[in-house]
Amino acid sequence: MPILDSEKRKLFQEQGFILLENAIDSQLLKGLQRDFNGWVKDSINHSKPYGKMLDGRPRFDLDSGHRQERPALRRVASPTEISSICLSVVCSSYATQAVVELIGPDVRFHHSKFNSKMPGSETVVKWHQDFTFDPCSNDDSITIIVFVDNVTETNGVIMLSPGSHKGPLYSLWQDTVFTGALNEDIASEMEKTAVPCVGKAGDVCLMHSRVAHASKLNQTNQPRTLFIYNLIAADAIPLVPNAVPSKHAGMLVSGKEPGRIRTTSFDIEMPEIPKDASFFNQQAQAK
Ligand SMILES: O=C(O)CCC(=O)C(=O)O
Repeated sequence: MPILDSEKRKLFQEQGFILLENAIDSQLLKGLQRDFNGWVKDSINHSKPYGKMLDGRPRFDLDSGHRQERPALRRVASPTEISSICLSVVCSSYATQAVVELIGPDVRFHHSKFNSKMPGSETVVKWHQDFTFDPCSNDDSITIIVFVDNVTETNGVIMLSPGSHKGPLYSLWQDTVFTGALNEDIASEMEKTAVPCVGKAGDVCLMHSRVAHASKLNQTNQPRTLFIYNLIAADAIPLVPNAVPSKHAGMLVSGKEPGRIRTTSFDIEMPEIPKDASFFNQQAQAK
């Protein structure tokens, strides 16, 4: 029995994203919440980004103002390497099955992360498309946004630009600086038609990686935590080094090795791998 009916498929093709309610079962959801809360507790013992990803950059990133009374863990990179629950979500959730229905049958894992905006966090995410950070030979690439907390219009919601996956791939450079953000004029155009990606814990948004999106400030005293992972068609060959490297990168989550390379035609600038724990500092350089 397919997870996606024809209406949901059509909506995904048209607007580039869909919300799947209750796509993470309650045991997996509790596990994600437990693991993340454990990392928040540990973060209290640190005053700067810590831990190690595969390439030596810090795995755990802290927002400015992080302190014991108000921990502000904002990023955990490649959590599938340290959480069996995250690996289970990637390998066997309904969300992954739905992605296989859209770009399968042969699908592989590209990267994963937790992004959190704790109460008092100062993080906003500027407009960007994920595909230009992680270009592959073809654009059958979907970002899976798992709501670990309820996401409301005021606790740091992601805003999505419907239909933008059918439009251009925009530059993430301003002058000679890789800012990881679209320029202000394009961003203000996107704002005009953007829709908020709200839902409850356990819901999932499937977003085509070309969809332009941004996210707002958390204005509440509730955390907003997302587990985000990226799946690509198995014949989409990554064109640049992985900005969130993982020992699981390239793992098949469905189907078999196609032994083929498929291409989509595009012409973009090379992205830059962040020097720090995550792309938030790159975006801070945008005008
Ligand atoms: O966590 C957020 O608010 C946005 C995340 C995002 O857009 C990204 O990581 O590409």
